[in-house]
Amino acid sequence: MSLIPGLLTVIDVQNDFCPGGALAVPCGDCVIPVINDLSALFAHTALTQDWHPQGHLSFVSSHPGKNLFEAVSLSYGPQLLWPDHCVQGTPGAEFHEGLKVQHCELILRKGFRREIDSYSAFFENDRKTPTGLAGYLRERKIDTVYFTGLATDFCVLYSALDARRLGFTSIVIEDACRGMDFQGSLAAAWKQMAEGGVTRVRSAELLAKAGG
Ligand code: VGL
Ligand code: ZN
Repeated sequence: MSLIPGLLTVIDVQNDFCPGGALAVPCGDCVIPVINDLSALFAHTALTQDWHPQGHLSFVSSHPGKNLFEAVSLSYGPQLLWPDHCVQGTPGAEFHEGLKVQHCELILRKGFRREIDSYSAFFENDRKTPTGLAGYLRERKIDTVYFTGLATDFCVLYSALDARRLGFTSIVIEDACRGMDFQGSLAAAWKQMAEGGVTRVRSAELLAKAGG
């Protein structure tokens, strides 16, 4: 069995995005067995971790009088307001205990600056400040990135589109992701990804290819 070249990237499979967490994605933990199985097939694997300081400006609690899921205007443009989540050093920010990603080579933390959110694994929400992931991939000569994790319509979406824009081959494994789906945001995300040149596959296709 030959390993699939490329980086399997597991986006934000943390307690706060799983059932019972502060910003739970419906069936968020359903991705875990799929990701665990997939990880064995890949040459390289990485995790991202949403990692906010207390008082982060994406938290509704930092904007008295504003409502949850409302957009406010920050220095870099509109920002949706979330419940406090993935606060550095809290149990909610930890990876789900069921996540067993084999031979993980990199844990990339994002959203650690109080003033800027970061949905994408490549750029913060000002769309300019790099996280370093593009440089990491280029230096290691990895040109294909596979995405899994949470949430399809936020962090997976932004990451997959940025990967493509930066010139990487960008592939989303659809049954290894789950979305929040606010007002049609999940269907809109798949449409944007298709238009942006992101490929969509199912885990079974990869498992069959690797096994056969
Ligand atoms: C995410 C909203 C806020 C995500 C992170 O991982 O999709 N969404 N922070
Ligand atoms: Zn966040």
